[in-house]
Amino acid sequence: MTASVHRDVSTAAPTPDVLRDLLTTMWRIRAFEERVGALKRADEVHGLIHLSIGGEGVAAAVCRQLRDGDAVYSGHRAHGHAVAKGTPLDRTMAELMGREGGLCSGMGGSMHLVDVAHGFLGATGVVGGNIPLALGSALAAKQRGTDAVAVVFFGDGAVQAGLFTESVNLATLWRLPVLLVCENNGFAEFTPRSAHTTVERVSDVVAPYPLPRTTVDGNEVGEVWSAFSELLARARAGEGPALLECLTHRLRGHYEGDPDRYREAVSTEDWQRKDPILRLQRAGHDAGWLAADEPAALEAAARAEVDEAVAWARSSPFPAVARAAALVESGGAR
Ligand SMILES: Cc1ncc(C[n+]2csc(CCOP(=O)(O)OP(=O)(O)O)c2C)c(N)n1
Ligand SMILES: [Mg+2]
Repeated sequence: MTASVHRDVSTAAPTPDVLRDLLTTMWRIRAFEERVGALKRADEVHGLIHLSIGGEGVAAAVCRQLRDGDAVYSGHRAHGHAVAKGTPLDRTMAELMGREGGLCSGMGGSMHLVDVAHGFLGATGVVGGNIPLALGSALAAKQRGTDAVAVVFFGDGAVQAGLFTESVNLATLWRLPVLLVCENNGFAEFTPRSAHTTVERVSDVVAPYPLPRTTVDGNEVGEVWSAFSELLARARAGEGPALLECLTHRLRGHYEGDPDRYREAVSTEDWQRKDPILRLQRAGHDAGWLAADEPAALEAAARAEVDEAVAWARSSPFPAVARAAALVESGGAR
């Protein structure tokens, strides 16, 4: 499946076919990230790893509505966004494993994933640093006279960085086709939102600016889909930026290996019940569009695809040291 192929989208609620597609994408992300966690513990994946397990609905619902020519920017929790935008699992996994066949020749890793061909313009470890970059892509689209958009995913912590407000200011002033998608999981690293701001809703932070702002349940994938499709249609029509705040939760620690001792106040059990995959499956069974045996089949297919990706990545060599030296001399990846 290529998640980023253009399809006609309407602002109506997603059809059962779309919902099945979203479930497929969420399973691919879940299987991929669970395996990344295991490979990190086995020391086959390198560097700091941040997983989005429990929040896959946002990536799936947003990226399913985009085209290859639309730019997506992510942050440090980027694997789900990349996979949903259509980066191939094998080359993405190879990148995390530091192999030459990886998206960036194995020299970027988890927080520097880039796949220009699929419009995934990148992860970054600089919290909030992706937001002005997305404005750049949006400005380019506008100057070229296309109806392409830029989407940037960021967390609630990034909103406290000054460049968030600077970006909202310019995006609204220039009416740029940029969609600001905030995944508000209530934490910035180990700090709860209440400890770093008095403004609970990110959508309220942008209240003085002339842009639509919507807060949705990020674990209700149909809700994310519908809200985003409306904002996307506006942006494509030249009506400017929008902010979509998705309330969600990470079921894993901030990073793999996080002792996770700061979350006593949050009921993980509640959030497990709100797992976007399980919720969509329950809804699909209740509404009759999902057969009883389909979830197991989707999960098995996703895990088999990830197995193949890992095997492919393992067969790819580590990049030669001379290559790294040449990169430093030439000033960047080729
Ligand atoms: C500019 C900058 N400041 C600080 C950090 C350290 N840091 C890494 S992740 C993080 C918290 C980010 O929180 P949020 O944006 O809510 O994303 P989440 O981890 O919750 O997905 C911080 C402060 C950083 N990477 N970059
Ligand atoms: Mg956060």
